[in-house]
Amino acid sequence: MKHGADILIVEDSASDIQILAELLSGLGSISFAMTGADALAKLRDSQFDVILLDVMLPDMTGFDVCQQIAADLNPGESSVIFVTALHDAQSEEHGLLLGAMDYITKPFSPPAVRARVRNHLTLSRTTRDLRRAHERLQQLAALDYLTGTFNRGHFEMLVNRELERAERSGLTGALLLIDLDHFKRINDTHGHAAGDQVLISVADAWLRELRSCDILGRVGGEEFAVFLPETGGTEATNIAARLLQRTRDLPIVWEGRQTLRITASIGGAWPVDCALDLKTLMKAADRLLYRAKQAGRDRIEI
Ligand code: GH3
Ligand code: MG
Ligand code: MG
Ligand code: MG
Ligand code: MG
Repeated sequence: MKHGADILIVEDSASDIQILAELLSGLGSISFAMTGADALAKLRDSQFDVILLDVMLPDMTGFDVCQQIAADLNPGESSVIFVTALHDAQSEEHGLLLGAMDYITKPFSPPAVRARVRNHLTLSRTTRDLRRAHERLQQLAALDYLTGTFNRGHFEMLVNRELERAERSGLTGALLLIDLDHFKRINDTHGHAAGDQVLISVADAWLRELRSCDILGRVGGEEFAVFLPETGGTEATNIAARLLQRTRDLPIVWEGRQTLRITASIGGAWPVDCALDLKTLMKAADRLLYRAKQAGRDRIEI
């Protein structure tokens, strides 16, 4: 991860570049571009926290560059500061309306420029940290902390979205409800931590077996559900059979010496006609899961 701030100076006057680079040294690592095209190429390759942008450039205007930056980058990703000899109010307004965070006219007061850049760097760093934290929180809020599969709420949200899409497209999907067999015995015999390890291992094995479009969620203590989009009955049955095989074959090493074994039972349901709501599907799958348990476990009922 990058730590220091990155500053891009876009300026066609070599002496101005030198003045700015000296002025801003110590605030971050400095790159420069002497044309608009060069600036855009550098922006495609690397991320900058602050871009000091001249307006009058040999190949295009700084306004064009700014417009391009605004179109390509997320808001707040880099702060553009115009540094230009154009001091009329209209140009200043134009630059700011294009999304620049500041507009400095030449000749400028060096200490003030340094202070402004420093403030923008702080803001840009804070924005980036907040965005990262937000993404991380969103991820955490969607996942089951133990197995890394979706938690119940997020699973339901995603499946409902799939069901709505299926309704529009006419393509259906299948729901599998998976419950571990005699899981309580694992806890009772080897302890709760061993039970947790079993949950982690099976979820991991299933995630490897499933396609990236499939949605796996932990919907109860040792109960999981998978929604298989655009999947018919035969294919869903095959997938369920593979999941059970995987579970059966999975060597779960516990405390480096014991190998725990587990099986699972599955109730499978797919929407017929317009029974396209998750509650109905879950209920149907749950009844079938119960039947699979009654019939001796380690099997699928559809
Ligand atoms: P069946 O084959 O009928 O499903 O039997 P089972 O033992 O799997 O089902 P039962 O509902 O009797 O027990 C489920 C157990 O799962 C009880 C509960 O303590 C345990 N459990 C639920 N959540 C967790 C968890 O996060 N970690 C661990 N280790 N155990 C859990
Ligand atoms: Mg110029
Ligand atoms: Mg169980
Ligand atoms: Mg259960
Ligand atoms: Mg149940």
